[in-house]
Amino acid sequence: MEPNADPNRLRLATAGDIHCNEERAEQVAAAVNALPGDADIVLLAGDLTTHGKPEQAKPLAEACAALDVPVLAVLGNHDWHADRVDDLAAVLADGGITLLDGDVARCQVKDHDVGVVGVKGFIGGFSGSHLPDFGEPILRELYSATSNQVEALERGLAQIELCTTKIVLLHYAPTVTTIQGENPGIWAFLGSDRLAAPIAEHEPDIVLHGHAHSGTFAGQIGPTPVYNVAIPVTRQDFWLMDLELNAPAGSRVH
Ligand SMILES: [Mn+2]
Repeated sequence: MEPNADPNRLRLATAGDIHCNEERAEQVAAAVNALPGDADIVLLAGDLTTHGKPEQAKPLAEACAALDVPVLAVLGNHDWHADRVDDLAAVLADGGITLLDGDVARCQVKDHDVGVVGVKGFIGGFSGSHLPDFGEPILRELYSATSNQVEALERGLAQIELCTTKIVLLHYAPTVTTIQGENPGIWAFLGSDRLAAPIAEHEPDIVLHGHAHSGTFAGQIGPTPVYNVAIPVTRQDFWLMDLELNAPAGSRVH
């Protein structure tokens, strides 16, 4: 297929919660192979595997190796389950997948300076159900782990402040607007609106996350559009969306 020729349109191919493993190997490879040729960048919103075993990521990595566009990813909780993140990261790197863990990636796409901040995020809840920074050390550690994610997001957004296009890639949800449909009893485990503060301050063009399989596709933080691109929500292998790079901020996503 022809590459995307429109100089002012950035086509994103996004997917969260691919949950690749031995059984899904062929399906995942076929989905990557079927990506249209006009996608400019691939963004993977965590839970790339079912249990975080490095071999489970191989079919995804091998398929992505054939792509000639940037493939950026964050990990999710499933990717941590086997506690072999370094080995998993090595497999992803072999496939040319750039793993972001509080890092920033900058890509030049059609003369536009595109900045992507990738942070896994973490749990902690939303207004009315926040886990407090109080009590047993293990609870305070958990609070602190979310603080680290919020700080990494803040740092990353500051780093890409001057980019013409700014994208945030998370696994956990930063807003309740995209977890509507989930049982409120588990909201605190789906993300935290503490992650929303740096987003509200910096107003990136788009925020993507996954994790909330029964959530809602489109939400927002102030003027910033937020999308829950978990495959069970989009019901597609990859969700394609366009960023109109010359449109006014706040109205760039189509
Ligand atoms: Mn998850």
